[in-house]
Amino acid sequence: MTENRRAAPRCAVLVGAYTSGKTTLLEAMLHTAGATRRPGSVEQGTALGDTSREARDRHMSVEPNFAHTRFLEDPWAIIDCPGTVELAYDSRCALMAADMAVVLAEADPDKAITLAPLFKFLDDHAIPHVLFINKMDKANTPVREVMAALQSVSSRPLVLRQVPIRENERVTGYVDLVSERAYRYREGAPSDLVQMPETVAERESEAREAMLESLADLDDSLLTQLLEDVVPPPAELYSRLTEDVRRDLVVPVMLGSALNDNGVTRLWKALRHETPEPGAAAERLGAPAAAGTAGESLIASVIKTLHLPQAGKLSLARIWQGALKDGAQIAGQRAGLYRLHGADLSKLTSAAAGELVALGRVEPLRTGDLIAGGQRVAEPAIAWPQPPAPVYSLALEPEKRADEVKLTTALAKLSEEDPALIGEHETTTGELVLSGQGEQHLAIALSRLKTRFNVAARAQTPDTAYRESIRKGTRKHTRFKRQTGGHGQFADIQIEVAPRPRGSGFAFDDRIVGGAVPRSYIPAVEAGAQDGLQSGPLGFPVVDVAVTLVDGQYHAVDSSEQAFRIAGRMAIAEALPECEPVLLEPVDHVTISVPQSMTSKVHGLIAARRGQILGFQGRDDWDGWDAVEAYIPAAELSDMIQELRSLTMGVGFFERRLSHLQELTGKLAERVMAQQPSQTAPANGQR
Ligand SMILES: Nc1nc2c(ncn2[C@@H]2O[C@H](COP(=O)(O)OP(=O)(O)O)[C@@H](O)[C@H]2O)c(=O)[nH]1
Ligand SMILES: [Mg+2]
Repeated sequence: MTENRRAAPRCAVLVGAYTSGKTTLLEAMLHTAGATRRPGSVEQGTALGDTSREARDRHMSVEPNFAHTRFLEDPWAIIDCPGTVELAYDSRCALMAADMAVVLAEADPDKAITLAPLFKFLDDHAIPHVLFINKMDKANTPVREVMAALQSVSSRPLVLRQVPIRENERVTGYVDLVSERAYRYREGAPSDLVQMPETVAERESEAREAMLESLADLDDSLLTQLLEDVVPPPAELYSRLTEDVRRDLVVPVMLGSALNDNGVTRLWKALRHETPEPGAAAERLGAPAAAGTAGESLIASVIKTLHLPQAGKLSLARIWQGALKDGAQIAGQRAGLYRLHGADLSKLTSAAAGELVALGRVEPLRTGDLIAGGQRVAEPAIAWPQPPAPVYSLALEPEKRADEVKLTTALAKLSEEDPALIGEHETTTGELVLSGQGEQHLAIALSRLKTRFNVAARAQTPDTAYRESIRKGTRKHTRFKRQTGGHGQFADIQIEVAPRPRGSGFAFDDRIVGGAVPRSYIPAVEAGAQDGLQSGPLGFPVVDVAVTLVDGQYHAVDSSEQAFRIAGRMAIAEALPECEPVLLEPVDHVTISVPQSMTSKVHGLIAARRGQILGFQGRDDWDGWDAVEAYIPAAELSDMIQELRSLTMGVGFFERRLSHLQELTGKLAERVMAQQPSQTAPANGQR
C-alpha cells in the first residue's frame, strides 16, 4: 500500500453473540482511532450506539449502529450489529455489503456453538472475517481450548495470531505471532512493547508453528520453506495472511478487551492491512455485471431501511461505483443524501465509491436492492439473502378501534425496515397476525409501534385454524315456508350428506328428476349448503363433506332462489348434528435444524408436542447439522421456538408448512370447543 494513496472508504461489520461486547468494541475502536476523547459506555448509556428507546429499555442493541471514522487517514464505516439470534437478519444484510466482518467471541468454549450459523453464513458467501476473542481481562480458560471449540464450528481454518501473556492468572498482554514481539496491555492506551517473558516462549513457538502450518497448507512456496527449515520473513507472512483472509481461506484470531481498549489498535492494524478494497464486496453482489457498459454510472446496494420520525424513509446504501450527489434521481425520485452516525443524521453534498450513505425519501427502494444508473435492478444476477422463515407469531388488535388502518400502515413500514417481520391478515381466522423470529423480536416491534408510530396494539397467541367434519352421513328433509304480507317464500328439499376423504373438500351433486326442483334453483341450494358449512355444530368451518340434492318441491309463485338458499342452509344445520361431527386440527410438516449432538433432544421435544417424527438426516449443506422432519399439530408450534432455543443454546430453528388436517378427540378437543366463543346458534335460530 503506498502512503499517498487515497483509500476508498471501507466497511467493517461487527457481529457475534449477544453480549460478546460488539457495542463496547465499537466505542473502543472509535476511541483508539482518535474519533472520541473517551470511550462511551454501554453500561452507563453513553455509547454512540443503542440510543433508541427499545435498545435502552433492554440494555442491548436492537438495530445496527452505524459509525464513521478514520484510522491512520483511512476512512472507515463500522456497523455494530445486534447479537440476538432473533435479529440475525439485520446482521446478514449488513454483512452482504461488508468488506470485512469482525466476529466477536468470548473466551468460553461452551458458547462456541452459538457462532455456528454466523460462520456458515460468512463462509457460504465467502465474506472475509477475523475473529476477536473479547473479554480477555476476565478469561481464565486456556485460549487453546477456546480455539478448539471455535474451530469445530468454522469450516475455515482459524489461525491464532496472538498468544496471551498471563501473570497471576490474569492476562496482562500478548505476543504477536508474526512479528514475535511481546506487548503489555495498558488500560485505555496503546500497549507497551516489552521483552518476551520466558514463561510464554514455549507456547509461543507452538502456536507460531500452528499458524505457519495453516498458511503453508494454502501456499506451496511457504510449505517448501518450512520443510527446509527456512524462517519466512514477517513481510511474507503478512502478505500471505492478507491474501488468504481476503479470499476467506483462513480466519485470523485476535485477543483483547474492548472494555479496556486492549488489543484494539492491533485489531485496527489487521483490518487496515487485510481488509480488501470495496471492489471485492461489489463483486460478491454482482455489481460489476449490473454496470454493463456504463463505466462511471452509479451502482449501489441498499443494506438497511429505516423510517425515522423526522427524516422519514432512509435507505442505507453502500456505493460501489460512481459518485452520488445530493438530489440525484434514484428510482425516479429525488434522493436526499445523508450520513448516519449513531443517532446523528448529517447532510452530504456528494459521496464516492466505498461510502456508506443514507438516501432520503426514495419510496420504491427496498433492503437488498441493487441500484444501477439511478434505477433499481429488477432482477439482480446475485440474489439477496431471504429473510428467515417465521417461527413465532402474535395476533394483533389496535387498542383503539379507529387505529385499524394506522396499525396496518405502521406494520408495513416495520416490515420494510426488517423484512424478517411479516404482518398479514390471516384469511382462515380473520386475525391480523404478526410473525417473526421470537418473543423478543415481536416485543421490540410492538414497542416501536407505540414509540415511533403512536399506535398501541394488544397481542395474543393467534387462533389455530380448527375445522370440523363428519364421520357418517344422513338424509334430511327440510321445508322453508313463510307467509309475509303479499306473496310468501317456499322451498322444500331433501338432501343427503356424506363424509368425504380427508383433504378432498366440498362436493355438491343432484339427483333431481322431473323438475321436482327447477334447474335454476339448484345452484341456490348448493350456495345455501355452503352457507351452512361455514360453521358446524362444533363451531368451526366444516370440510370434506358431500351434499346431494335428491328431491324437493316448489311453488310457482312463492319459490325463489333466496328461499332455496335458506332451505339449503337449514337442511345442513339440521343434518350435521346427526352425522357424528368431529373436530379437525391443522398439522404442519416441520423441519427442525440442529447440531447433530442435539438431535436426540429434539426427538423428545417433538414427542412432548404430540408430534410424529418422519425421519432425520444430516443436512447436505451443513456439516455436523441434522434436519429432523416431523408432523406436529399447529397448536403445539406457537411457543416451540422458545423451547427449541433453550435446548440448543439458541441455534436451533425450524421451517413449517401446513400439511393436513387430523381428527382431534377426547380432552384436548373438549378444551378447544370450550374456548370457542362463536358456537353456532341452533339450526332453527338462524332466521
Ligand atoms: N470484562 C469485560 N466486559 C466487557 C468487555 N466488552 C464488553 N463488556 C461488557 O459486556 C456487556 C455487553 O457488552 P456490549 O458491548 O453491549 O455487547 P454486545 O451485545 O455484543 O453489543 C457490557 O456489560 C459490557 O460492559 C470486555 O472486554 N471485558
Ligand atoms: Mg450491542
